[in-house]
Amino acid sequence: MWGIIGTWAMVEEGILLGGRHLSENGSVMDAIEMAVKDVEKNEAYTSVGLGGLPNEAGQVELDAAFMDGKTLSVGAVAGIKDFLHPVSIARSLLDGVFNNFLIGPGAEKYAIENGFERYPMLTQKAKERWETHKLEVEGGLAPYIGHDTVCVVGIDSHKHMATCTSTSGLFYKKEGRVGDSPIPGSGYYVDESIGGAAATGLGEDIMKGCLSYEIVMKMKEMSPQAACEEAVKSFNDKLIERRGKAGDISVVAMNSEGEFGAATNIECFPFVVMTQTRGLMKFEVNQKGEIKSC
Ligand code: SD4
Repeated sequence: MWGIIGTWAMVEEGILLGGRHLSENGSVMDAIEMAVKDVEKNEAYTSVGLGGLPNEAGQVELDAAFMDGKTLSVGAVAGIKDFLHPVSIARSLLDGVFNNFLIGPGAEKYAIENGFERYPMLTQKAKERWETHKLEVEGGLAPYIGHDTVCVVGIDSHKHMATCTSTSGLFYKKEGRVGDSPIPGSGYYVDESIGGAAATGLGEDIMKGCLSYEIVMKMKEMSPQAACEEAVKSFNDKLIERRGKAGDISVVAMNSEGEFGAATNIECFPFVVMTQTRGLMKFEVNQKGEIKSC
């Protein structure tokens, strides 16, 4: 029973590619990478890869991660500039005993030494958006608008599970700022004996609850849908109680049976799933846990 789930509507084409690969007995590692690469290379998606959201200094700094649910290996990069597919660099870091998570210039040096080519990631449109927004921020608008990380979790017909993420992080973030997306346990986690989960939203808040790990542990006892809802609701309530507010949090999960779930604390969180038995499905979930197909 294979399956693949991803965050936001922009992942639809990628999920279709990954799902087709799984349907042909392909590996989950390739399927999820394929899905995320499809989003990374698409300039129309302004929060991941090419055309991604620039930081305060007008540079596109990218974070990405990959986790293998069989070996529990993690590969990740953060604050990397000018590579088209950060997710592939993250995947290539899975196997070492050391040096699995590289940042900034060190990550870029590693990427070049390992055959990844430089690619200019600041598009003209992103530059123009940054220039307009800079003026708005100077005029008093809150700086950190816009965020949509692509996260994918999957299982193949050999019951192998994996997950990966890729993002340009928050628009207008400080240089060097890293969110939850490359951090294991926070932005993603997978243990194929249980399942996998991944998160999108305000990294600073998602990290406070190690939400992806929390959801995977909950899936030992309950369905992916119940695990996502419980984790998001209880953590959202805790943040409000302790800090007076909670940032945006949206999550997806899939268990070792290929069952899936999603939850959010925002009005509408779109996600896309494809499974062996049900084909391609597009959904939206709201903060009440109501899911509708679209
Ligand atoms: C971050 N979690 O850098 C990412 C941003 C994001 O949907 O997910 N946006 O904090």
